Amino acid sequence: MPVSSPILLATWSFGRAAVAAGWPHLVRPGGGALDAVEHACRAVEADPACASVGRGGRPDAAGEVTLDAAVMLAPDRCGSVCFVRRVMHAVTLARLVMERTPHVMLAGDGAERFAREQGMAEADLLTDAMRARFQEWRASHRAAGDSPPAQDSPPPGPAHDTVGVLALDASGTLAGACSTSGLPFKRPGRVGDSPIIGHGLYVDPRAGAAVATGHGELIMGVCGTFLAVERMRQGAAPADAAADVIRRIIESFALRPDHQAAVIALAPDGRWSSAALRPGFQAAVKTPGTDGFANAEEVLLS
Ligand code: SD4
Repeated sequence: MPVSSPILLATWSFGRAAVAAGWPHLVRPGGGALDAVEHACRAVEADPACASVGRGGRPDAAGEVTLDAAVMLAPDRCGSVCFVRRVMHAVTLARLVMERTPHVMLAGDGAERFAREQGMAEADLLTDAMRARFQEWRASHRAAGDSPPAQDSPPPGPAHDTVGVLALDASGTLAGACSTSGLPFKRPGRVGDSPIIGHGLYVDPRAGAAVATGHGELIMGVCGTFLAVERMRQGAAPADAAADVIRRIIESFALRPDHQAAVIALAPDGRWSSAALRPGFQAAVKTPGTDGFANAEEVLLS
C-alpha cells in the first residue's frame, strides 16, 4: 500500500530529460527511488550535447574529461567516485561502490579498475566537439600569456552544471544522486562538491534529502547539503533549509559576480523547495500530476 506520492526532482534545464528517464523506474513494480535517480543521471551522462556531465563534458586544463558522481539512500548507504576518466556512467559506478564494496568513495585509477572488474565498458569521454573547444580555449590562453591555464570558475553560459536528482517513491524511500564533469578547464586533479557526501549530496531518511549545484568550492566550504538536511532535522521547512545554505555561503565567502550555487531540499513527506545564490537556477519536477520546471523559491543575490 503506497505511503507517499512519488516525486522526482532534478537540477537545471537538462533535468527535464533526467526526470523523464527516471520516472518509469520510480513507479514500476520492483523499481523505486534509487533506480530512478540512477537512471535520471544516466540519461544526462549519455547525452554528448550536455557539456557538463558524462561523455561530452568539458575537459580539464590538460584536455582530459574527469567525472565525479555520488548516490545516497542513508548515512550507512552511500557511494561515490571521483576523477573517473574512462567510464561514461559514473553514477552507476558510484552505486556499485555503495552496493559491492565496504567503502564510500573510490578515486581515479582505483575507481576505473573497479569499473573494469564490474564489467563496465570503457568509454572515451572527450567528444570531437569538445576537443575543438578545448583547443580554442588553450589557444586563447596561450595568446593572452596566461600561466597556468586553469580556470577556477565556470564560464558564463547555461551548460556548466551538475545533474543532481532527488526522489521519493511510493513506499516512502528517499534517494539522491548527482553526476558532473566539474568546472570546465579546471586545474587537473581538482574535485568538487558532487562526489563528497554531505557536500554535493546528502540523504537521511529520518530528516530529508538535499542536492547542490554550482561552484563546488562554495558548497564544500559550508558542507552545503548536510547543512540543509540538518536544518530539516531541526524542523525547518525545505524552503528555509535550502535558503539557509545559500545564506551561509553569502556570510562565509567574498563572492565574485560569476559565483553561483543552488540547493534542492526534499523532506521525507514530499514537501520540497530550492534556493539559489543568483537568478537562473531551475529545477525540473515530476509528480503523478505535474511535469515541468520551477524557479528557485528564494534567490538571495541579483
Ligand atoms: C563542481 N558543483 O564540480 C560541481 C559542478 C559545477 O557549476 O561545476 N557546477 O563544482
